[in-house]
Amino acid sequence: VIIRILIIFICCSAANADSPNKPNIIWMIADDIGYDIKAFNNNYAITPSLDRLAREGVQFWRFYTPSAVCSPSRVGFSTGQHPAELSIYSTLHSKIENNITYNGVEGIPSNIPTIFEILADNGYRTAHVGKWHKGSIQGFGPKDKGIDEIFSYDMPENIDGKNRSDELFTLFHQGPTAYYSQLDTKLTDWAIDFVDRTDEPFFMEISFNTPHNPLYPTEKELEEFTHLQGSLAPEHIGIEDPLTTPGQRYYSAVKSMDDNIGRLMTKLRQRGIEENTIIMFSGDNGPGTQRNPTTSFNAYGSTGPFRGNKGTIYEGGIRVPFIAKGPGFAKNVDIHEAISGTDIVPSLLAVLGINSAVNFYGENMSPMFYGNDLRRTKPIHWLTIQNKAATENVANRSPVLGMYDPGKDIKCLMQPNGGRKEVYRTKMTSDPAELNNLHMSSPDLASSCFNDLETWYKSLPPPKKFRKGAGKLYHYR
Ligand SMILES: [Ca+2]
Repeated sequence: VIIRILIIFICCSAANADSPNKPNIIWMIADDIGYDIKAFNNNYAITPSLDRLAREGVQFWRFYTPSAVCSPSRVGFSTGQHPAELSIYSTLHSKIENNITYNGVEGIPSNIPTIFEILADNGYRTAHVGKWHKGSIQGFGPKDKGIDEIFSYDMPENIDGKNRSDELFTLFHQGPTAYYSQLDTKLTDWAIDFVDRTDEPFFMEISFNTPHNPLYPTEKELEEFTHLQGSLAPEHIGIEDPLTTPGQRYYSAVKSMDDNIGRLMTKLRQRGIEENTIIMFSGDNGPGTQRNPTTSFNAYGSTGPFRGNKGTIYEGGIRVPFIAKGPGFAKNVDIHEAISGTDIVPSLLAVLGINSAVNFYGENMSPMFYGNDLRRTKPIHWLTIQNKAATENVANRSPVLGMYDPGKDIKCLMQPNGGRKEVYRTKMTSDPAELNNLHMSSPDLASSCFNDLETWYKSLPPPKKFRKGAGKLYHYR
């Protein structure tokens, strides 16, 4: 009788937010964050909530974003597909009012299922909070991609000039002093309310603005980082804000995001659903370069031991923190093998036991969530058309094509015309800074890597529009 009651209980709670069969999922994405978390050995950072997440879950030291910039990475996260194979190479900036189109592609094609749509079909309530950036015209916004509840400011409905009275849009456009000091807090307030009132299993994507420029933490948040005044880039002291330095701003903003994550975790605990919730955190690309300090304060992200930055496909542009915690997941485990952002969808579906007929670019790496540090079987490709952020430091300017070859555990990079061949072992214990180009000493080592990369590149749909001079070593504007 007891067993039967138990079975009935399990059966009948299946549709609730505390169902063991359908764990809730929260997928948090920071914007342009590098190794800016204390758990990732950054001693400027104060990030107790993320550190705790890492201790209670799995910490990935070789997580690769699908692209070196925002939109394509996020498309890869949401679809498990390679963005370049969908003709998405760069930021999606289309605005109907300006009649600007990008590459003829406006977002995720309608025949490509998103994780939102797949989970909605499997009994999940879906939500998107914050920056969307996966298509900004009608047909490509969050409402068109299987999302039940949306709290965002860059959805087509806003960009088209309608509904501009909503609170978030007003805040976003209020000016820099409001921007980001309050925006992530508003996003988190909404997320907390969503968790509070949702009884079904849910999948919520939260896309923070931090630490993308410009950063305007509150006076109170800055106070905790007075020790960083003047300690970073002293040439910036006194510009625009006589009280603070960009380093102080940067790590205050990161701490502010961490506080918001902490508030959300507290709500999960209060509702008694933390243990039945998969929580993931990552970034969409590496930190930007140091920019004009009068207009931008995003320049203090750390790439840790890696060369490159946002927009380049050296490790600094594509290798960022990833943490995953969930029911049955390993705790306090470090994963060192490579995993791609395109692996998240197929891995998540495997964890949930959802069979999908979709042919993903990404690979099911779910054993990693249970502590198995396994090698990927499929290669990972990158393509960067290179934006301004990637062009400012010649030493960081990567070739535009790259591939990780798991068989040889090497990364090869080259130009589309076959020029600039570079080969590195980017394991943390080998050459994470990509300083030792093995192609010089062993020209045959990566011949299959280069062949595969060339084949992949040729298979991509046109048009492929690179920034003028992309991947070339001379300085250009
Ligand atoms: Ca970004």
